[in-house]
Amino acid sequence: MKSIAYIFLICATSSSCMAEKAEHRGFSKSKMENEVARSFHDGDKDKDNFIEFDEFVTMSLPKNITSEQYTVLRAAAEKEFRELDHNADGRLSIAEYSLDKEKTFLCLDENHDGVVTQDEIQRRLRFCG
Ligand SMILES: [Ca+2]
Ligand SMILES: [Ca+2]
Repeated sequence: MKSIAYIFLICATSSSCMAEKAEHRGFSKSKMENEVARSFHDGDKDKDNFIEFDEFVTMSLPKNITSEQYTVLRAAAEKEFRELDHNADGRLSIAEYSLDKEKTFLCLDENHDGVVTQDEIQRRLRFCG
């Protein structure tokens, strides 16, 4: 599951973000950062300020999936977790968790106005995913 999918996933669970999407204004960078921080703290179930792999799986995988889907998605989550875990200590700091999403955001923001619109996402997702 790639970064932008997370942004949408995050957005799907946040009423303020849904409202913003409905206005077609896209995501501002500060909105994206707020949502990333919120999802990090929600995902950090034991509140140790790190996302461990089991927490990452819980927050990444959809509910109500078959065991085949679980196996595939868990393997994808494991790969993604390793990519995000830059210092390879087996847990994600907020900096590690944010970095990838920030890079994707900057890549999607084609006209560099600090807002990613639906159009930009559609045009650029295959380059930035
Ligand atoms: Ca934790
Ligand atoms: Ca780490």
